[in-house]
Amino acid sequence: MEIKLWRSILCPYELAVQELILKFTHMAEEYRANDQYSPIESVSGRVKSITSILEKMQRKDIPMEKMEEDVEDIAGVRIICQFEEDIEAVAQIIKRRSDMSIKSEKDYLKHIKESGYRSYHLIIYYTVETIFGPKKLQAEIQIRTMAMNFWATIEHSLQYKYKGDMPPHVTDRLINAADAIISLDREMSLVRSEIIDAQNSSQMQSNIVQDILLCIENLYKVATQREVMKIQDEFLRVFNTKDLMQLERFHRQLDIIAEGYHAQAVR
Ligand code: 0O2
Repeated sequence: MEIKLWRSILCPYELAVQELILKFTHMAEEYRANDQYSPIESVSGRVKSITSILEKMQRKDIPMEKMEEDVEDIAGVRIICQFEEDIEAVAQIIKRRSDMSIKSEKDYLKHIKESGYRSYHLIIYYTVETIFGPKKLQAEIQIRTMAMNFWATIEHSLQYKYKGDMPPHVTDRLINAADAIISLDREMSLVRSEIIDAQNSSQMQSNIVQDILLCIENLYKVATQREVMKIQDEFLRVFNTKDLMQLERFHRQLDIIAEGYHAQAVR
């Protein structure tokens, strides 16, 4: 196939990957903006390289005309979670969405691969709008924890290095490392609620501080410099106490003060 043709085939997949990354990243931001814990930590994606597509077609004996149907991971998105429990939460979120439908799923958490690989895979149908009209295509979504991702990344590089001929001592080490990753994920799950509480408080504090600073900035337009300086000094005092409740109280009081100035300004 000509390179030009390949480019035109892969173009909608590029769009799908970009859209999916944007949607999942935005979902994480939405949780944080609403002071909620996000089960999504980070998102990445890629369109499979032509070499990789060809290798897979050769390995699985896929004819050219069946490439888009049988190579299900031309578009690939990876969602990284902090905790193993988040993986199921993310899978459920995806299943409820109206812009993606599930073709199949593979649970390598329950059925760990012989290599030690653990991850949750979904093959979805997703429609993109191209200049030729809508195109329904497939994408693979891999959902895993940071620890699982660490292991898979290293193992993938070693697979590449040894090209399917990994020495037994390396395989053994990887199996041991995979066991250690299982223990690590379990240990982290045990302190999950404490970590989530800490992260929520920190996110909440950051949102409140952002609101307060915006409010003070707006006050410069309607109040005297002396008054704003006084408010700013009080904010710094409250901020230094590191007490979230005091910060929330200050935020509410500042809202009332800002409303007062606003009412005066429109009179
Ligand atoms: P790349 O470079 O990530 O695109 P298979 O027949 O097992 O090769 P299949 O049937 O398409 O693949 O599905 P599967 O098993 O769900 O694997 C799809 C992808 O999962 C792989 O894509 C890898 O990204 C990842 N994966 C699966 N098994 C392993 C593993 O043992 N180790 C690591 N590190 N990753 C794995 P590709 O096409 O192999 O590669």
